[in-house]
Amino acid sequence: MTDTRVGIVGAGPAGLVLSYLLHLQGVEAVVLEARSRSHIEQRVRAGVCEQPTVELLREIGVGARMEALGMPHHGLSLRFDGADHRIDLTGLTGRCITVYGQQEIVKDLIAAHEEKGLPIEFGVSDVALHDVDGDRPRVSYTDADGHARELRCEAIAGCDGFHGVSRPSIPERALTTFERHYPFAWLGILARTPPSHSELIYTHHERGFALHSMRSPEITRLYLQVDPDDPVDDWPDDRVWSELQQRLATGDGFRLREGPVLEKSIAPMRSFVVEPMQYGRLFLAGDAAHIVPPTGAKGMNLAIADVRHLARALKALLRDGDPAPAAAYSDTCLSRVWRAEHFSWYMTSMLHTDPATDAFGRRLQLSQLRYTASSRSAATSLAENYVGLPFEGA
Ligand code: FAS
Ligand code: PHB
Repeated sequence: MTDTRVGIVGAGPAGLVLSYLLHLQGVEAVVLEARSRSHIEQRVRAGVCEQPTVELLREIGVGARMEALGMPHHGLSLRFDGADHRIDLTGLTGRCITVYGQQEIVKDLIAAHEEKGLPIEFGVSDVALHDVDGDRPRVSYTDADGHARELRCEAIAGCDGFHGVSRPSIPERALTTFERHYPFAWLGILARTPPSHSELIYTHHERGFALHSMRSPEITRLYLQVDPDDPVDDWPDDRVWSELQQRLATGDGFRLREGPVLEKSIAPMRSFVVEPMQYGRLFLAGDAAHIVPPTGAKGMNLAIADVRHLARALKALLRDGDPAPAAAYSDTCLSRVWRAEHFSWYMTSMLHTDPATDAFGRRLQLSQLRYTASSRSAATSLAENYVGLPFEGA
């Protein structure tokens, strides 16, 4: 039996940022992670960091490598009708995004934990939560060596993603779920070839959506809208490139650079929110509580926004004896969560080609795209949501 103040399940962006913020606020915590260190440091996920996320990582002292390797982007392109329509993010908002892979942020945070001697247990299994509705909840688990262990805490943070054990540990009657499924998925590839454009390109095409993104001056990240039932084996590299070339083609001879495919995966598209995001002394954060389709590049940024609130709430509860911020944790997070849910749904609906949409619906979609590309106020609305609205509660 180990005693700690906060037991954190999951070492994704939510769990690691929370653990580090709690450390900076003098609240002891232990992170339990099912996968190995090398697995989570190589797992390709998010690529876009909002400005508030970048500022927070810089503020807590884990931003050095991001400063060196991250790529600030001051605009993005909406590509439709075979032409580019640039959204001037910085011109419209004074702010920008930074392209820096999620796995790099995870690497930086794990290195910072190691440097400070902060506990992360990798390779655990059989994680189960107990007495979460009391003030001494426990986490039982099997450690990487096969020994049965238990953490006795004062609070548990469920940062274990959509498929974790934390959310299912809350009685269903105590939760309300809001869900939307989309009739398409994203096939993503990582390719060893320089990006074909200096900024992200979100493409609407009758054959389906496509996204040109990147990870570095040598590595391109690309996504294709595919049928959700497609097995990845149905998409050999040459078919992927041929489809990308067709969808990203423009009238001005744009050519997508091709190269060896390093990683290929298909991710389902869904919107999901559970309310409330807490039960007793169990607090959910990130994908454990909400999922957004990646079209708005919000998932990782929302996870980090959640734990910024949670760290403050737990410090107030456990160090200052003030239960109010913890009691308001869920409501505090949900306003930003629903804003991001709406923005991600809006981007997904505007840019993807839904097989069920009729001719009238396609005209509406094109009108939305043309309006967003030509109206300063519509472009500003997209830009301010994309770069990240300021964190609530300074
Ligand atoms: P995570 O899923 O990252 O981490 C949860 C951790 O918990 C994992 O390490 C898991 O191994 C561990 N875990 C699970 N069950 C456990 C158990 N029982 N015991 C112990 N540990 C357990 N978001 C963006 O902001 N920008 C993007 O560009 C973007 N692109 C994306 C592209 C794709 C293809 C996908 C799938 C997602 C994308 N996202 C993007 C969203 C994504 O980044 C998530 O929102 C983000 O990983 C959420 O972070 P966490 O909540 O920490 O969950
Ligand atoms: C990515 O680079 O992985 C990426 C970028 C923008 C998105 C989603 C994913 O909207």
